[in-house]
Amino acid sequence: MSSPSIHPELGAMPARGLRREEVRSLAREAGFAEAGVVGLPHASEERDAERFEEWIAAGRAGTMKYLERRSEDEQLVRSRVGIPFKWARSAIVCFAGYHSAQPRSTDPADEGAGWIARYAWSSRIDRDGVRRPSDYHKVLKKRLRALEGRLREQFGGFEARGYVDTGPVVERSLATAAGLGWTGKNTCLIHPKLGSYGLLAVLLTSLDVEEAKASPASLTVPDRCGSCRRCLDACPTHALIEPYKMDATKCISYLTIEHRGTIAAELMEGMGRQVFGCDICQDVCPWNSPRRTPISTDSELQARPELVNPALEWLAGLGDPELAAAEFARRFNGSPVRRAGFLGLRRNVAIAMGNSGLDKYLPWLDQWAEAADEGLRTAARWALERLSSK
Ligand code: B12
Ligand code: SF4
Ligand code: SF4
Repeated sequence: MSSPSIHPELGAMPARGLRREEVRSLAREAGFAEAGVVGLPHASEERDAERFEEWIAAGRAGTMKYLERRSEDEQLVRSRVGIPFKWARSAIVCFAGYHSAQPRSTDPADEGAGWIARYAWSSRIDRDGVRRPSDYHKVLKKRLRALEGRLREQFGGFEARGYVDTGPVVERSLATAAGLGWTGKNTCLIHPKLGSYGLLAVLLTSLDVEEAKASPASLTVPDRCGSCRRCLDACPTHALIEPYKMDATKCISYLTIEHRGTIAAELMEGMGRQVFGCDICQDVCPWNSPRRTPISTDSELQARPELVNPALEWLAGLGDPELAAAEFARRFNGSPVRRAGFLGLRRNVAIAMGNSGLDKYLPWLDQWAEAADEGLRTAARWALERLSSK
């Protein structure tokens, strides 16, 4: 075996680099469905950095200011992994599927049913046999730690940082570079066998990659969208402004989860019954068809039945406001839905009530139309007007 080389900052470096198949098998052992690895900086980094810069410059990030963070020399921190992580030589990107045998948001449903995004239905059964909400951020981070531990057994000391969603990296750019799939016209990462109902986790390391150095181009999965435009045609708020480009400020996922306060009146009708996130552009995608995409067997990302097509009254948690807030915490502690906040979810429910065409919601909307919270008040007043004009 050759002796380890010496790196000026990291000290003794392992004698060999990461191998794709080895990484994939360790990631699967840690609980992921798939994984890829790419050396950094990767071959498409310049192109993706430019796309990201353009996207930010066009104001597409809305109030998600964390995406716009700049380094001391004014570069967008997320545009290149080397900006925040000078030591990073490879990105391991892991995929965890959450496809379930439940209906889709685009299937016919009761007119009083809301829609929570499929990824947020997640749960696991605990030791006592009780179903508990689970949050992919925690679930996948734990798996990244397990993967890192296994790599340390083989490679000894190296620098590493694991991220699920919240790190300063564009995960889908790293995922395509690592050969996990292609970017669909709906901007989602589509795995050729697993579709796009999948979550990503990234482990950056200071380890080199062996095969990627030889032929990085061979990792690229070709774009298989072809002439299809189903996602663009189905998006009710026209957030997909052209193929592969999204204006997040119009995306229902952004409006219902990330955006606080008042929602613009012209977007509320298009929001339909989506109260947390949106699955429409994935639900219409042929790469997610039930025939083609396997149902996920991931035991920590199984659907909570009560979150599939939930009744709007159940979501509103009616009655005493203090009790309702406590009920929100009880249902959604440990679940991604918590991110919307009690008042945010209620604002979204008010909009869905307005879009339902059902008069039975009028008493609650009347009450919320006087709420102190401006986002809820505006939504309820809009909903009352919509119901009275039907
Ligand atoms: C901000 C954010 C959002 C925003 C903006 C989404 C967006 N399209 O940019 C909002 C709130 C709207 C959102 C929604 C959703 N999100 Co989100 N989000 C993020 C986050 C934190 C950053 C994304 C980002 O940097 N966007 C900026 C744009 C430029 O980057 P991007 O779209 O990711 O970049 C790729 C493409 O746009 C492409 N591209 C850009 N221009 C062009 C031009 C051409 C010609 C081509 C071919 C490609 C191309 O290049 C990039 C990489 O290849 C990531 C986590 C992370 N740290 O990366 C999760 C993440 C992207 N979200 C995720 C999920 C699950 C969702 C939702 C499905 C949730 C839901 N059901 O409501 C929706 C999907 C909506 C959609 N159609 O994309 C997953 C995606 C998994 C997947 N299979 O793709 C991620 C990776 C989180 C995770 N760890 O799993 N999200
Ligand atoms: S998630 Fe919904 S609103 Fe956002 S782009 Fe897809 S279909 Fe449009
Ligand atoms: S719906 Fe069609 S165009 Fe959109 S991502 Fe899927 S295959 Fe591509």
